[in-house]
Amino acid sequence: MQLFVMPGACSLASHIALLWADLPFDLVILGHEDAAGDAFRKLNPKGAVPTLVLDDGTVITESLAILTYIADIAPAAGLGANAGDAVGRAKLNESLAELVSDVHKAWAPFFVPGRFTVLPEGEAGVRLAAFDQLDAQYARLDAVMTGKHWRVLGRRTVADAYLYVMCSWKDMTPMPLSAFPHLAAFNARLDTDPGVQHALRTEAANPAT
Ligand SMILES: N[C@@H](CCC(=O)N[C@@H](CS)C(=O)NCC(=O)O)C(=O)O
Repeated sequence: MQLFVMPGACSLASHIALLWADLPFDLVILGHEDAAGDAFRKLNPKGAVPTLVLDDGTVITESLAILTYIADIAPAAGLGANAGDAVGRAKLNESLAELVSDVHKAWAPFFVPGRFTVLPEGEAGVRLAAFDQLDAQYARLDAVMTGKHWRVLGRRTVADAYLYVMCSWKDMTPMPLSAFPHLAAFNARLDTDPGVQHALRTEAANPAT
């Protein structure tokens, strides 16, 4: 299969999960222009990463779908809920849904403030509002991670890969990750993870196609 990513984007979580799952895959690194281009939009009309293309040509988009698919096809890696554990599956989906919707979406006014105001001079205010929203999301996540090594199920799951990426972005805002001690400790632990290190090195070393 092929995983399409942009360096350091939310697609890093799917990249890490594939490495944790020890599954064979080809990595395709895109730049913003590639993602917006016609060729990629034929695969994913949303022009977004992650995008996973299976060997039979099936295209899977959306981090939640890709991450749970990876966990499902590599049960031995233990990255998802146990078979038949409906509550575990619900808790994993709950944690992922929060991350991909509430947390990821709270970044949009920071990354693309122009989408949230019709006035060019309004963008600075949009970003200030984004910082408040983000700090509230991270404070909530920090409380959730109190006394926890992993986000959910008491062990490493695909949700940890996504939480890691969200943690790694926080230093771009005035209130850095260190202001959230449980998230900072989680992030520091995963910084030493071989899969995380491999994914970061690969994305940094390969120019966008
Ligand atoms: N809902 C999608 C969101 C994907 C998304 O917004 N990806 C961003 C990167 S984090 C993207 O591809 N943006 C296009 C661009 O920056 O050119 C998911 O959870 O996978």
